[in-house]
Amino acid sequence: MNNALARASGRLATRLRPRAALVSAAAGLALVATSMVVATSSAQAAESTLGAAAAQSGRYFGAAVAANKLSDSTYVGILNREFNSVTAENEMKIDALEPQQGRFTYTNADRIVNHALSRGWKVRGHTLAWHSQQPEWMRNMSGTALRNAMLNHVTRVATYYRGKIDSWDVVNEAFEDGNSGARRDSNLQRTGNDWIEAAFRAARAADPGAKLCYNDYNTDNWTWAKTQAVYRMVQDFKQRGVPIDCVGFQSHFNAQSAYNSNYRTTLSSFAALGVDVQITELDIEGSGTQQADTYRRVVQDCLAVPRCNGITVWGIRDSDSWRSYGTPLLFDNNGNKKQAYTATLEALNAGGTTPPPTTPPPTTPPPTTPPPSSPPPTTPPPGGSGCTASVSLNQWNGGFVATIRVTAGSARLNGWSVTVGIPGGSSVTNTWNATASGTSGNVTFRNVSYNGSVNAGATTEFGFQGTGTGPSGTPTCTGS
Ligand code: 9MR
Repeated sequence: MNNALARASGRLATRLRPRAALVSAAAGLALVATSMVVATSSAQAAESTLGAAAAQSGRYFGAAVAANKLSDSTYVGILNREFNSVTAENEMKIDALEPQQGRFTYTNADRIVNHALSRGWKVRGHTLAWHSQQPEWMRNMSGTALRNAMLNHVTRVATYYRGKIDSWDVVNEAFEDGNSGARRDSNLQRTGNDWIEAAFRAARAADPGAKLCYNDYNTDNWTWAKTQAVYRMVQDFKQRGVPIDCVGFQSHFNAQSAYNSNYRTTLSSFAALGVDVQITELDIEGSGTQQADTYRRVVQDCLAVPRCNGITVWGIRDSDSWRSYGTPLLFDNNGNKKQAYTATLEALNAGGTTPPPTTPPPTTPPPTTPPPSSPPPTTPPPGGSGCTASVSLNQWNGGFVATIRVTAGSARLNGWSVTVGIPGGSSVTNTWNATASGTSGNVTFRNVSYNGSVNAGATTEFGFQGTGTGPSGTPTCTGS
């Protein structure tokens, strides 16, 4: 559809909302008149952009964005006009943010995050832990070293973006396709079945204000084994107090993974577990009316579920899509609005008078100590040589994450060790950026190869996760 037609169609929808979409020409004047009464009685005018239309019911409408397209004026023009949430398409993946172990590169991700935040939009963080897009160093790891590296990545990245992210895809695509209902085999899965909940706990400790999501594809059809398997995991997490707040449904629809009318059941069934639901990577292969109708139904399904927070499409123009051959998006290669766009806008506007979804802030489990203030506590450098250490603790019912800041004195450190008292009955389960001498009692943490050298007055951080109650009191630091 060309622009003029789309606009005309939009205006028609505007005048005839909300039920005009159902009115056929043959239905006659009486019905049209009824619809016009509805429109007249509504104080709210239909909105002309996706973001504004979604905002009428307290939802967002987002797009996956690529940093290198932020200099494309057509692309940015559409982005700024239509959307109010972004997901970095690739720039916040593990290989992008930690290309070498312990070296974090945020430049491209920050371009996207800052573009959004400066305009008051939301940011979906994608993704902290995933079997794919791992940097070479991580692909080659296994066991405890990998578990610790993963937790360190989660902690460092979520801490860096603390306060800026609406929702994090903490773990992405951890289940197998097909009928097994099993976890996907991966190096992360082989570190132990609890890797997913460990990632969620670390993310909660690092950014207590962000919603924490599990995100996957082929989980849209309620009858599919993979959907049911993810459902059981979320149910289990909620029962055991693992901090999960939301589930992302990627919703990449095509012939092999088609939209099904039970999609609304999927969304509402997960929501009934006590989590928000979000449509996170929507694209629908096809064209014309068939495609437009499917977009319309997806939007209607989200609007029908109060805890469906918003919709993100996986790209802007068809040419921006990872499946560009399937022309699955809302704008054509030239940036013109497609029929699918008009259907989406109409459906959003038709839901414009539904009450905003009530989304309680994340509460599972509530931290029993205040979240760390930002920036983390600083310890003044001591007068002599040696070092000091300070603890920032996040405690929940049954577990904790401690972040320890080591500060060098007036001389450069070549190595350090920090001894921390772990209360009886508590136990350290994972450590990152240090090696631990034990799991309980007085545990000494020593630097690893890449963070032993600390310049005079400078700092480095390490952390550990544990069960039970975290350390209290000031740790002792010894420098060498
Ligand atoms: O669209 C992304 C594409 O540019 C990347 O090459 C690909 C591999 O990282 O990832 C694509 O995005 C995926 C998303 O991160 C997770 N769900 C599936 C998406 C499409 O493959």
